[in-house]
Amino acid sequence: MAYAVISGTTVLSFTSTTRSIGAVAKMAIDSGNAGTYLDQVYDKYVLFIGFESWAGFESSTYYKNIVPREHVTDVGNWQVLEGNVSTTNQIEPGEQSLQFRDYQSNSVIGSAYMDYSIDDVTYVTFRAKDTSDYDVAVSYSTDGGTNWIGAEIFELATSVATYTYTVASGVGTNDVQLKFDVVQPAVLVDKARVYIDDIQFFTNAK
Ligand SMILES: [Ca+2]
Repeated sequence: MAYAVISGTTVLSFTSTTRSIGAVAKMAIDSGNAGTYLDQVYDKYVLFIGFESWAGFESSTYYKNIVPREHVTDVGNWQVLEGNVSTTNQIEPGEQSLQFRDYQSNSVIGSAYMDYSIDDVTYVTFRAKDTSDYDVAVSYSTDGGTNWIGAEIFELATSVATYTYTVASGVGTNDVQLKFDVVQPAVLVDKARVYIDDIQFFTNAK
């Protein structure tokens, strides 16, 4: 049995050999019981990434990373280019989101990828919004980030919506890393933003 005890956004205690703290925290929130939660009902979850400070993501107001900014978390690291984890205009008030900014003063285009892999992934959902008609492409790798495959472009809106990215049908795919790439419109806008949050990895594997 695994459980997380949460007060606000502070994790007071946590035990699990099979789930990330983010996944268990998400279960607690979804269940409406943000106190103690058993880990065994929501087996469809593989991983939840909310980019919150208590999970190890450090917020910043500096977005102009021309080399990837590394975010070190207990689950694994994320690399973020031309963006950062931020509290500015975040998707959920009072929390943190991943934010890209498209500075026209350099040639770098925003991207972020998980620098670790997880197993049994069938599909991924995430919440996102943009400014200035920018979009995001999602792809995945099963070879440690050497090749990114299955790219799909999601047309974002200025209001937050949830999007679904399919990795595999049937049984889940192993060794999956996920990557987001900013997709620029025909007419570029300096400091245009793309926001990503609440990435959930699902599985059909038993
Ligand atoms: Ca968040």
